[in-house]
Formats: sequence, structure tokens, C-alpha cells
Amino acid sequence: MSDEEELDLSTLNDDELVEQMHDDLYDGLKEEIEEAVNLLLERKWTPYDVLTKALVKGMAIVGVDFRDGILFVPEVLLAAGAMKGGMFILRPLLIETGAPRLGKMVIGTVKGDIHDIGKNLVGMMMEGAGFEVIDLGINNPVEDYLAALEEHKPDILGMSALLTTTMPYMKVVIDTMIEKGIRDDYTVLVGGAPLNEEFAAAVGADAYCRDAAVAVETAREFMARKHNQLAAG
Ligand code: B1M
Repeated sequence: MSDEEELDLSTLNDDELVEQMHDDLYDGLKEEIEEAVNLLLERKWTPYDVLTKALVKGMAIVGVDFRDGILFVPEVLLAAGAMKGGMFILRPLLIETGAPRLGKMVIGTVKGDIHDIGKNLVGMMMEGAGFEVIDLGINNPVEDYLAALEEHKPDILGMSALLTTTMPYMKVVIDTMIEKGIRDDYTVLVGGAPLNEEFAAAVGADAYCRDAAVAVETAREFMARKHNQLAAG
């Protein structure tokens, strides 16, 4: 499309705009995504709806075509960059909270895995719910998790993995925690597209979190249990 013909996003109604965002995310058009996120916010969409209905849903379409060999790593990287542009705008809105601190979480993507969009989203939602979040980033060996637990003394350890080849590493981390006698000092929550509840149970995690909203709910439940136990003890 030439400059003259450039689409004016503000002329689209909400449904058309969201559809256009799915296309723009697919094409890795960061500036267009940023503009559209701002437009939806101006139209009084909640940051959570913009995130889930426009960005996450768009990324799911990218995922399908990546799997089917229609999109390749360079294109997916561009899509991820556009997604991050949108998330950057939403972040301060999602973490804005008057809630008292509910607890602390250390979170990171496991060794060998560089996917971080889902983890970042979980971190934002947890901050928005009132948790303090220490983000270890990507590609974390067990030593990094242990050092962070020692330094930050969180209530919750969160681990993310997006590859079937990296998800077993969660067991390495949990087994090392058992060896060191510190497993029961923390609630361990795990997530990532290829995981499920059975896997979480098999590696010895406390719970599997399907998405960021479930992660927040699960973290809240475990914190409530912890407080009840402390009150009873
Ligand atoms: Co990758 N990739 N990728 N990739 N990539 C997947 C995961 C894949 C499923 C695509 C496919 O084939 N359909 C496939 C894995 C197949 C498998 O293992 N069976 C795959 C592959 C194969 C690869 C490479 C090996 C490709 C290659 O090089 N040939 C390579 C591996 C690199 C590595 O890690 N060593 C690779 C690389 C990349 C990019 C760098 C190009 C890019 C990542 C950019 C980035 O993250 N900065 C990328 C992307 C973007 C994807 C897809 C398309 C999208 C992932 C994403 O961001 N989703 C993905 C396809 C898919 O997942 N369907 C794919 C959006 C995000 C919001 O969802 O991450 O699931 P998600 O997070 C959710 C939940 O899972 C949950 O909450 C989040 C929010 O609701 N959650 C948690 C996640 N972590 C949590 C932690 C918690 C709780 C909940 O802790 C408490």
C-alpha cells in the first residue's frame, strides 16, 4: 500500500480495528500496533481486553502459521516485536494498583528457552494484582533460580517454558530445591503452552497455570492458604 493509500486506523470500528491488529501483528507492524492499542484505550477498552482480545489472540494466529511452516523465525520475531510494542504501552496500566502487597514472586524462563512474551505478561498481571515481581528473564540455569530465591526470599517461584525440549528442565530446578531442603519453603507455579496439569504434578510443581489470569488466581489462593497456616500455627 502506498503512502497515499495508507489506512487510517481511526476510521475503523472496534471489530474492524481488532481484525486489522491481528493482520498487523502477523505482518510485524509495530507502529501500527502501538497506534491501534492507543486507539482502543481512547475508546475506553480496558487494558486487559486490549491485551487478550487484540494482542494475545493475534499472536495465536501467528503461532498456528509458524507451526504449519507458513511463517518462519524472522517473521515471528517481527510479530513478537510488534506484540512487545503493544505490551509496553499496556504495562503501566496493568500494573497500576492501589492493592496492598500480596506477596513476592520470582519468575523466569528456563534454560535453553528464549520465549518471554507469556512470562512477561504473567509478570505484569501479577504486579497488577499487587505482587512484587522479580523477573529473571530468559534462559535461566538452576543456579540463577537458586541465587534469586536466596537473595529475594519470594513466596512464589514461577517458571515458564514454551518448548517440549526445555520444559523437563523444570524438574531439574525442583529436584535441586528438594536436594537442598528448600522445596517446601516456596510455592512453585509453572506455565507455558506445551505444559498441562499432569506435567506440573509429575515434575513436583504446586500448580500449572494455563494463562496469566489463572496464574494470578492460583497465586492468590496459595497466599491465602499460607496466611491461614501461619494464623493457625
Ligand atoms: Co517459538 N515456538 N521457537 N519463537 N514460538 C513456539 C513455542 C512453537 C509452539 C511454534 C509452533 O511450532 N507452533 C514451537 C515449539 C514446538 C514444541 O516445542 N513442540 C516453537 C519453536 C519450534 C521455536 C524454535 C525452536 C524455532 C526455530 O528456531 N526453528 C525457536 C526456539 C528458540 C529457543 O527458545 N531456544 C523459537 C523461537 C521463537 C522466536 C524467537 C521467533 C519467538 C519468541 C520471541 C519472544 O518470546 N521474545 C517465538 C514465538 C513468538 C513463538 C510463538 C509463535 C508464540 C509464543 C508466544 O509469545 N505466545 C509460539 C507458538 C505458540 O505458543 N502457539 C512458538 C503468546 C503468549 C502470550 O502465550 O507464551 O503461551 P504463552 O504464554 C501464556 C501461557 O502459556 C501462560 O500464560 C501466558 C499468558 O497468558 N504462561 C505462564 C507462560 N509462561 C508462564 C509462566 C507461569 C504461568 C503461566 O509461571 C507461573
